[in-house]
Amino acid sequence: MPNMRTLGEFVVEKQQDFPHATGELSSLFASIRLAAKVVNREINKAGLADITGAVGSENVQGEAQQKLDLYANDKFKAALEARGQVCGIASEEEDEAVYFDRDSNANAKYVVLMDPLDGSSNIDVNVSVGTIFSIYRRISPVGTPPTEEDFLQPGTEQVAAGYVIYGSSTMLVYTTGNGVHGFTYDPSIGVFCLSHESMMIPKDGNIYSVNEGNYIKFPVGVKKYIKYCQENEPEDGRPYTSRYIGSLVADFHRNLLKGGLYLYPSTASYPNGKLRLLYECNPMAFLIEQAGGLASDGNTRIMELKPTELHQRVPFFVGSSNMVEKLEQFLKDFPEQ
Ligand code: P6P
Repeated sequence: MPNMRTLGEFVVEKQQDFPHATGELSSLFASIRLAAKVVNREINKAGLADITGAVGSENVQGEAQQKLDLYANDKFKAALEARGQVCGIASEEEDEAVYFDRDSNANAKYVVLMDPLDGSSNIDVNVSVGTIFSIYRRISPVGTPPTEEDFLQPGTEQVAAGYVIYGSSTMLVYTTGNGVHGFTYDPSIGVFCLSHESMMIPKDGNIYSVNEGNYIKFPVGVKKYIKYCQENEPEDGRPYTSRYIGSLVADFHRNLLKGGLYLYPSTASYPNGKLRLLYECNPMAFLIEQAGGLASDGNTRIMELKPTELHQRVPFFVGSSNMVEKLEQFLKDFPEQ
């Protein structure tokens, strides 16, 4: 295959961008790559195997856990522990941070935060879902047990972030701070192949993604922005269009390619917003900024927020820079009373 560059080769090649890299991050990526292939296989046969549906338990968020949620969580956790580069993980599916065995991971330098299967309620209706991950260098000394401080770092400290989208094709998209690169999985050879090098989001777009069913409780500025989109056209003359899949990774990925804005404001059910700062908003914010976009809670750059607890939620606006700035201006012009 002409110019076939695999994810593994690309990560090693780009590792040269880090003068002190010693291959640990490349090895860590190999474990994410492996787990993604395993989860992809299960998702692709979900309709056939007895693996869809809820297990009857709830996660710390009080959300019904899907069988594949727990499957994905277990596979990523096991793959990350096995390689010895990670001293612990935090996950949407784990109430507390999970500290790995110190003996086998004694020299581990990294922690990983993840949403192992975002949008999983869509699996039963065959809609794209995704895995989101965020990687930090630990703060606590190597060789000691990790501490919660290792997991509560601001997004600006991320070493790498990315997502896997299990859709019409499966892709892994990541950044280490040197651009955003996308790899498409070829199941016939079991390899992620470079398909989208140096992805950039258009500064403007005509797509806005929001659950308008929550409209009545949106902040005034968000309501004004939505009305603005419905009554105006962007500079390029194409009317705005509303596209909401209900799966962050899918909405984000489409907007990254075409331009657009994803909004999850505070709502009646989620007064602080629904999305989790640590393992949904921060990784997506790192990616979008590396692709030339913006990510904000409406007032502050997402990656500058200082986390206070593992599962904290924040309002989330992410996408084309001109659209995020427009939304922020409406929030300033129409402050909550
Ligand atoms: P709602 C999935 O549960 C998720 O976290 C995101 O993937 C998605 O964008 C959002 O919640 C959907 O939430 O309230 O619109 O169904």
